[in-house]
Amino acid sequence: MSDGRLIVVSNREPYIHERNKRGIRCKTPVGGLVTALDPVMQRVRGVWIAWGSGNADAEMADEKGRLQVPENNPRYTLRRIWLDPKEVNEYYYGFSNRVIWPVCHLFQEKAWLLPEYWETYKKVNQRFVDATLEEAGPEDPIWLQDVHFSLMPSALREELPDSNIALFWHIPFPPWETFSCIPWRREMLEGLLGANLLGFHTSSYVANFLNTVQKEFPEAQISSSAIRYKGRTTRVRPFPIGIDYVNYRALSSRENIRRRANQLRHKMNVQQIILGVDRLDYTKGILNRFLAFERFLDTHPRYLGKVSFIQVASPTRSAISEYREMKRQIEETVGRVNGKFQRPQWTPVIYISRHVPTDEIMMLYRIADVAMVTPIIDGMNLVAKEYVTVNDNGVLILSEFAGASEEMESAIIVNPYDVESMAKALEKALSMTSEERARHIEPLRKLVKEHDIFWWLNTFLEEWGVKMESLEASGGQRIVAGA
Ligand code: GDG
Repeated sequence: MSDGRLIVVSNREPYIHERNKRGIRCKTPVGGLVTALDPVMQRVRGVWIAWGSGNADAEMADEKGRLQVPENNPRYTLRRIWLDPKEVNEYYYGFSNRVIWPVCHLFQEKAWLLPEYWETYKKVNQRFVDATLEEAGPEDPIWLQDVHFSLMPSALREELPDSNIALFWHIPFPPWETFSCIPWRREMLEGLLGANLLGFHTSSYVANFLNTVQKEFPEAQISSSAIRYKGRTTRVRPFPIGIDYVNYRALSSRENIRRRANQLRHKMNVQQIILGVDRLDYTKGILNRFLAFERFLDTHPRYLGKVSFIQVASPTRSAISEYREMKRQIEETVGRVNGKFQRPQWTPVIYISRHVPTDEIMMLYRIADVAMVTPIIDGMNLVAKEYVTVNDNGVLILSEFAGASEEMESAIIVNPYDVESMAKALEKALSMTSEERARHIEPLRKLVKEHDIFWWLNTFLEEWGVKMESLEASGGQRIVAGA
């Protein structure tokens, strides 16, 4: 239990200051992690430590890299860490995105196992440890976010032996045979075992982690939810992450969004719309989705001219060659599919490869009859949860390899490798009546409402044994949406 301040550590910062010709602008980055945690920090206050990646970040912070955020209604402290281009390249693009990311998503063949990536990853972990030690007192619970910081729990533990340290791993944890291609796997696991609590999205990632530790350290004592190793216990549990349901419902029902969504729908002049929203990542299954749409149009010509597929593919990690290559392949496929079917008055695939403002994402969720969330593999996938929150009469097609499918089992579940079955799922979804769709989406929305981001946070904190004074101030109430 703690009465201290919550310290959150993540790679990506929740607010980025960028200078352009018109001056300095503050923006929020795309990605599940920030989407999920900013509303939490706004309620509990505390300190968020992250890499200061914006070109005007230093100007907007004090000499320690600190500032209060959000700008228009300061609620918590952001402490920025400065990294030079070589560090960004080797720790972030290198070890996190070219080693841990592909390996944990079962794409070992895309992993670049370079020792210089590992060396810089270690160095940057230490930099974050030093900053955390400056911010955190012994009473303050420290919550590390994601794969960038696997070495931090043990390193912090050496300095703060009694601290309450937790880490949430936002992506899948693979089977031992896959994880073990990383030459530095034992150091990473030892690092993680410095935590009191490790969280994963699903029970199968927990099982993979426990099994991996057992294989690497046969002397460890392992139960279904805890590891006893070198005289310390680390609890390991699934915590499926949710979204800020109330906020999403409120934002998406605003009058101007409804009006603009209706106008857009009217202008599009098609009977039905299919939607995909993803970061442009090879794990998200975008290419196979287009192949499924192509197969669907080939086999169901009566839909020609009547259905359009809108895909938002927001740019991400474009400094990495695998991402550039995938972008090229996807664009080629979109061109081919459109070239094959397009008519002067109808575009089959509307492909948007830029960041789209959140208002417009809400509009797209509103107008889409079907959402295709078909990653090859995904830790959780928040888009699935956002769509069923916003749209009362839509159909969700969901990959069986998205963590979300463990809870959202009443969606139309598909194998993202199986193009033929995804084409069949499209036909099934598009031919459902309005009543069938309402019956389909209702239980999914109910689940997302019950297991929202605050449920996730409360469950995590409860399991962690952390009680924040700021949360208790309102008569010992748990945090709830809108509080
Ligand atoms: C990681 C794990 C896990 C996307 N494009 C735009 C945009 N987005 C928003 C979506 C959603 C978020 O980004 C993406 O979240 P996901 O969960 O789908 O995926 P990752 O970024 O890979 O997140 C994932 C998550 O962490 C949380 O633990 O679920 O499995 O990989 O909120 O709406 N938002 C806007 N414009 C875009 O163009 N405004």
